[in-house]
Amino acid sequence: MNNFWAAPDAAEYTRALSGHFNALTPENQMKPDSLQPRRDTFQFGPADRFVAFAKEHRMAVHGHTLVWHQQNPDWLEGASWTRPELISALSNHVTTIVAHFKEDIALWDVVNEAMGDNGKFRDSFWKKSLGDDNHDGIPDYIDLAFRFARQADRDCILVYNDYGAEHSGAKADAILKMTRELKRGGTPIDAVGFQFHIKGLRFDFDDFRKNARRFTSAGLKVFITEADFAIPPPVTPEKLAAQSKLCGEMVRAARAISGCAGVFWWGVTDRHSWLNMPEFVKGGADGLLFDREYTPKPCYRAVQEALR
Ligand code: 9MR
Repeated sequence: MNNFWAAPDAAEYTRALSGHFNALTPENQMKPDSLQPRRDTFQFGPADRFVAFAKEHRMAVHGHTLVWHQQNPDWLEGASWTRPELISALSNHVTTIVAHFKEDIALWDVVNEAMGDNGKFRDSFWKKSLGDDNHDGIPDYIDLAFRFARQADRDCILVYNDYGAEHSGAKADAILKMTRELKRGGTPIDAVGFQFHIKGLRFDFDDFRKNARRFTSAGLKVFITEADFAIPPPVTPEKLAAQSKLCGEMVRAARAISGCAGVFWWGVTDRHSWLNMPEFVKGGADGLLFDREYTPKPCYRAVQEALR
């Protein structure tokens, strides 16, 4: 959720977040348009507040996200750039932010959602603007972003994060190929994040385990970075039970994969979730561990059991 401390239900939200989780991800406040709304003018206030909250409650912070095709400020996408100027703007964005949070952020999503579902790189502003000058088949901005992030923080875990790559298929294959090649070329990439926005209350965890182990075998850590399991309306006890089974299985799968270093949810309560946004709600909602009244759902207990 965005600045939860200012919400009418701040007290309940705070209690649930600090009482049941040991890590948090700011949902929007570390995205490019939030942190650098004007060129060379960084705005750290709201993001710093998340970090302060996390410190106060001894929670780790997952930074999300340095480079993406969405939520970019107009000064970036609206301007025309020479290649050196744009590389310098990328460097400035990444190094300023990573350095600012150096003591406090354990892992950063350095590049988010660069791959299309068909296994071809998304034709984003970054890909179009910086191309693939070294002809390694990977848009140059990806390697550059990781190198700049590492320059600013030697210890942070640097993540490539995407959705729809949890299961095997063209997208997962292409991301695996990319990460292997990046590593081979010396790009400082440490991990892959599987978002886990799962619709339809079905998921094949055997396939996920096999898929994720291909990444750990390639020397990468893996994370589950944005989990939610949308329920197609109406919510019924049967569907809550099906959701609960999936959540438990996900946590068990994560624990069974050596090299899986963490699980993050994309929110706390079904009251505040991106799944409620009108453009997404048709795929279902109510994907989180606490319901709209902050009551722990059956899936909460399933996760608790899977963690024993
Ligand atoms: O939850 C985020 C929502 O509030 C924003 O409006 C949206 C903008 O595209 O981004 C949502 O978060 C996304 C995340 O940054 C990347 N993975 C998919 C998430 C859900 O759309």
